[in-house]
Amino acid sequence: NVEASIPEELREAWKKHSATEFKNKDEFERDLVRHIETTLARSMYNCDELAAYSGTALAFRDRLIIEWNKTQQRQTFKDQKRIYYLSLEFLMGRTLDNAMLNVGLKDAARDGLSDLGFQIEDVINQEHDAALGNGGLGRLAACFLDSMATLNYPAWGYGLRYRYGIFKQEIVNGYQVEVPDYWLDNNPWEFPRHEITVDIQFYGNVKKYQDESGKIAHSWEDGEIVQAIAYDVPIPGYGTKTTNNLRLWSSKASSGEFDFQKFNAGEYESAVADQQRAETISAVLYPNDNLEQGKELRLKQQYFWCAASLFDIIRRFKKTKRAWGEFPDQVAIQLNDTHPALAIVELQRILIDKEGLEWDEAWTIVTKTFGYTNHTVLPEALEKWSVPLMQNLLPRHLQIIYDINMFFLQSVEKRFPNDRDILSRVSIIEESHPKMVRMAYLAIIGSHKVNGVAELHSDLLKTTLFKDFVKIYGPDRFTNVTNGITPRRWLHQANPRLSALIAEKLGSYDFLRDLTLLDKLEAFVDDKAFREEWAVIKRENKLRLARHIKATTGYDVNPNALFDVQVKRIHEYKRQQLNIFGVIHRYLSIKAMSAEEKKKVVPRVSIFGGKAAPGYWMAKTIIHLINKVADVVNKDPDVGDLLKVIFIADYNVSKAEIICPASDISEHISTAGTEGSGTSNMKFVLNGGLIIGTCDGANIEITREISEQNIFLFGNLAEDVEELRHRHFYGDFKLDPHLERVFNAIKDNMFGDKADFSALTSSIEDHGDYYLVSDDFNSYITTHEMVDEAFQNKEEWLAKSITSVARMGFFSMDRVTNEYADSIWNVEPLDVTD
Ligand code: T68
Repeated sequence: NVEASIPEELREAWKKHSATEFKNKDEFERDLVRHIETTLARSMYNCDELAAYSGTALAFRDRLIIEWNKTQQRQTFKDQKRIYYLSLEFLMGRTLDNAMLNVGLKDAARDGLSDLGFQIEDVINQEHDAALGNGGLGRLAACFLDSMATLNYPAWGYGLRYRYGIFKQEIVNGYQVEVPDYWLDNNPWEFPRHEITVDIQFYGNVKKYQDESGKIAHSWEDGEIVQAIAYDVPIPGYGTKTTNNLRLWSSKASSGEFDFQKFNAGEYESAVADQQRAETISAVLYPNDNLEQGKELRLKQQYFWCAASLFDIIRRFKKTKRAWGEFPDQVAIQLNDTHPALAIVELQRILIDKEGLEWDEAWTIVTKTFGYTNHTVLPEALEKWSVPLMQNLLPRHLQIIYDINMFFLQSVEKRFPNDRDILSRVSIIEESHPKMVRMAYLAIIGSHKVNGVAELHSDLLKTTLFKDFVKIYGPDRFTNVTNGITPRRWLHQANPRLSALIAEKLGSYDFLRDLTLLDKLEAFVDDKAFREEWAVIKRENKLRLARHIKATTGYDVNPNALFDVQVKRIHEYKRQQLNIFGVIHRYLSIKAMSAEEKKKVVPRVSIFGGKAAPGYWMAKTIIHLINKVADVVNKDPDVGDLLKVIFIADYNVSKAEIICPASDISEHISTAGTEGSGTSNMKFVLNGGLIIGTCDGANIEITREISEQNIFLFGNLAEDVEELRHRHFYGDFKLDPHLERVFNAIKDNMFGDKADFSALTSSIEDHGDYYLVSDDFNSYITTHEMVDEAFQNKEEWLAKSITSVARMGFFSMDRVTNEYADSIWNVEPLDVTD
């Protein structure tokens, strides 16, 4: 009993003065003013919106931290198995609005701020996004945190505290320009834990020796030490006391004294250089999505973070004084892609080199502990590290990888004695020059479950990429958990009016904790008044986006037009080029119309947003083309309101919260078989937008749930892609005639110098059209004609919109979290009723 260890009179004094949470508007105002006056040293005379934001954030942070402390105590007391979610990316977005809603005191804050002369929306808009991620993978991690806290799972996230998140995107003369995102100044949501540090080793060499019992042992010596410092971010659940922790590691030179000695010895510069080199490790997020570059600093980041996190997890486990064999009963570690796959090797190293366990005993513990989530089948995204690089940076780890591989290959050889080829196919080491470590294979071999993120994707993993491993381990090692999204942020926070309307119809906000309750909405599909309210909300959301577009681009867009949105990272496989070619096709068609014909055109606004990786030339070319088309189309008097093209710069989480509720149709049009799941498709449908998409990723399950009547599908199927590519390769390729017309316009310099876009057109015409843009073009534009047609029937469209929302319950992140908990982690939620 921890309480009994404190003498009663002390306990009384502590309890008497223990921090209390504000519970209403007055108490909020008290805390807010106190923070503004004392923490921020401002007053009513010089409190601007930024200070009001900081004060509000600090007041809510106090609340979170009180609950965070209690949650940690409760979790330590109850001593259940915990989940550790290892992700190099957490794309959190803003925190204040989410915290207010999860804690349930947004109305108190609104009124309190208003009493003091502030509008809550303006205050919320002061916050800088926490953008420690690239796209879907990072956002999925953030949705996990929200859901695990909401469902009362004892769970920690572990990541890196990058000084620079994903770059900010500016558009200059139609080109993407990257600006650093320094986001840490005045971030009220993190708590530095200077007392929680871990020394992390790099380089050096391995010594073999005999231990006392005469056994051969290894020690990793010399090398360089960098210090990891913990920063904690509280993660409140929605409508529950649980406040979990996200721990982010920051790097620092190892010891002040060492620097001090150098400094005294007159080596000031080199002391500073050491420090800077150490701090570089957590300095910047790599800005590639679905691409691996094999840079040494990235490998350093990965090991630094894995080693610090494991040290921390083990430290916590050791406090329970349990035997090592119980480790997997206390600890479930989920690997978000292969980025943390070194954690497998690090745990094995600690168990055999430091804790003296036998190899087999250690390996059993390791494989029971880890689960691995794969997010992509794209070959260029699969991580491989060069053996010489790893040899230099992590010599002991490389040895262990070779041992893991040897034992694994021996077992494979025993089972398949007549299949010599299988050994080289499944070896962790690729026999290339230089040799490479295949991280996905390491992750499969070192964990007990591997999952894909949507049905088609998980099937493709089993039948293509990981086929041999299915043969070796059997099909049960591989599973599917289709992605989801948190309805708290992506419905309630992003679309408060729609959320309120749904709550009014269903009688409560319970659907935010059990999204399947949305199915009750179907009863109201034919309710005229309800439909009307639904339409009004969509219109207001479109007006909100139109204001944003006006303020950021200067363009006026007609809110009655069909808003057609594609926002996501720019990537050839996601096919923004297909979309912009479709827009050009529409533009050419309008230009060729008579005045009479134009009257029948359904006005459209084509909205794009997304960042290109700084080194991804083709993606940057696509952005350039979109902006050039916008310049021409938006100024053309022949077109007027019938077509507008908008590129929203610097697409991020907080912009997504404005954009998703405002779409009529959104585009999820990847080449079939290439998109792991997609999650923005879910966000758009949950907000009453319809989608046009290929049979890819989670589009397929969305169709299954909402029915084919409510989605616009087009294009070739995944099963036909290989064959088509093969044919193209052997010269069997004919450019679609509509696409040819589009290319001709580009080549006539209609959108500026054709040379600027020749790489793009020729990747299709001359280089095999790997992403099947031409093959899908006709089906794409015909499907868009069906979209126009459907949009004109307002009542039908509304019925589709409402029905789809009603059927989206499956895509709640809470369903996802429970599936992982049951089928991968074997973890129970914690009882928080006492
Ligand atoms: C995405 N992956 C998938 N990767 O593309 C998407 N990659 O289909 C899926 O819905 C989502 O993951 C969630 O499962 C990514 O976002 C990356 O961002 C990434 C980052 C670094 C290296 C490789």
